[in-house]
Amino acid sequence: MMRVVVLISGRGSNLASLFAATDRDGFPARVVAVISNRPAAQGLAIAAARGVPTDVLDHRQFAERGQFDTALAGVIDGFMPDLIVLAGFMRILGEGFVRRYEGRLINIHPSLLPAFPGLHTHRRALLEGVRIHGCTVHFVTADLDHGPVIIQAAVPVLDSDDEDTLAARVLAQEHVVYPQAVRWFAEGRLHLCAGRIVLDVPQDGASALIAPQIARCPPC
Ligand code: NHR
Ligand code: GAR
Repeated sequence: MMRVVVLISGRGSNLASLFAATDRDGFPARVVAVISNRPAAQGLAIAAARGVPTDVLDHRQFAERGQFDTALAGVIDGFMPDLIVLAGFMRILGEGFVRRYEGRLINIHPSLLPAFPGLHTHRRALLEGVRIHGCTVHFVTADLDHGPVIIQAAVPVLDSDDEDTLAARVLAQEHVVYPQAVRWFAEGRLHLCAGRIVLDVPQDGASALIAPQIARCPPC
């Protein structure tokens, strides 16, 4: 069984989707701890309700980013994880932290990277007028939101969309692709090798999902 530590900052819906996946028979990983940088993160209760250990490391208690990173690494290492999953984790991590966990630290970002790195991705997608948006699971590197891409899901942008409706459509796909990426990693099918993705899954299109609402045909 692969050991997964999940880092969160808020709601925890991606955490919940990961729990739903690991509950299934034969899922080769389990969440051994959930760590938040925000004491009020709702995701902490989701973990606690399942008896999964939680910890809070409030970044505001640290004078410098490097001190927070070092303390965070100490807590993480206590759980001896094989994989660290950023799930709505909102603190930028320094180069030392990222190097320490190279190849076993992944993130989900709410855009089709390399488009819209950073914050407020849905607002920016609407402002730019893109017709396709989505989410990306990637290995974390020191280059913020630019690590090697593992899996993406695309959704249409509708004329009627606002930030909330677009975010919800993307989020539904996040809940599909993130557990898939964790499963591949836990099955030993996914590696980072010399900075590149090695993914041992049949190339039948399964590594790039298109949202079902694109494929659905209106009754005619
Ligand atoms: N760290 C590194 N080194 N590389 C990445 O790719 C990272 C990372 C840490 C977090 C998630 C990322 C996202 O998916 C992530 C990827 C936070 C910010 C940010 O600006 C940007 C990107 C991401 C997460 N955070 C502010 C900061 O000063 C704080 C914002 C807040 O607290 O609301 O750290 O989008
Ligand atoms: C998700 O949409 C995730 O992709 C995004 O925050 C949301 C967290 O939701 N992540 C980032 O923006 C990282 N900077 P959740 O807490 O319900 O999983």
